[in-house]
Amino acid sequence: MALRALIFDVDGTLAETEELHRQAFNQAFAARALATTWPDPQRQWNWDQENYRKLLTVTGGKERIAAYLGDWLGIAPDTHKEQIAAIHADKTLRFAELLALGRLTLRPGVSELISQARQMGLQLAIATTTSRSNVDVLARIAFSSEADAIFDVISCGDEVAEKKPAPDVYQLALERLCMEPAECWAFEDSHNGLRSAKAAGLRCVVTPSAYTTHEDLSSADILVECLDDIRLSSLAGAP
Ligand code: XBP
Ligand code: MG
Repeated sequence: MALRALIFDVDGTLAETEELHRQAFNQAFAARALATTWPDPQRQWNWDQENYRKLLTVTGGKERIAAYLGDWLGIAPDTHKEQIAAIHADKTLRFAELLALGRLTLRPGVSELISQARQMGLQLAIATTTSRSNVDVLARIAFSSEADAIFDVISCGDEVAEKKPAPDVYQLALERLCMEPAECWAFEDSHNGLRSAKAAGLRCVVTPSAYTTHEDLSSADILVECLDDIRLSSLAGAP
């Protein structure tokens, strides 16, 4: 089938956002003095880079906080759903503020790939675990444009039942594109994202990001250090 669309993950693929997510989580934790509410003697509710790498195996911010409570601190997360939602809402605001400082740029090759895709008449989509507001802020900062002006379809984690590695968010993007998986390629940076794309029946280009270089990405159809290395003509001709 002819290539008709590219579907992009956001965090780690379009830009190295994950470090800002980490900082935003820590700011939200500190603001609520969580070390007093839920004692965490070792880490004082401060996720360092090494632990954040481990925590990233849980996709979604609310799910990550819940997993930290349950698996790391032994506190049942189900009885704290409201607090988790409130901390996460605060984290989302702080992430937007950090993005607004304007130091974040697109990863190398992203802008060129998107222009090339447009010239070839391809549709562009997003399939991300993060929420729509984060996509909108990132687009304004990194593309200097509204997300809707760049992407024909935007599917986010808060619109589906199961986040990555489940296929839901890619299936939603395909539904909105009205396309078959064989007409598209996915672009990912992580093991969970790759699993999600493959479970939706898509072929996937993977470009490891700062937080995913150690992950098993061996089931990628194409593995590249950087999206600069991708030629769309080769994807269009791929079986
Ligand atoms: C990215 C994520 C996200 C961000 C935080 O996964 O797991 O959870 O870390 O996002 P992917 P929210 O790149 O595979 O989509 O806090 O907004 O949920
Ligand atoms: Mg990602």
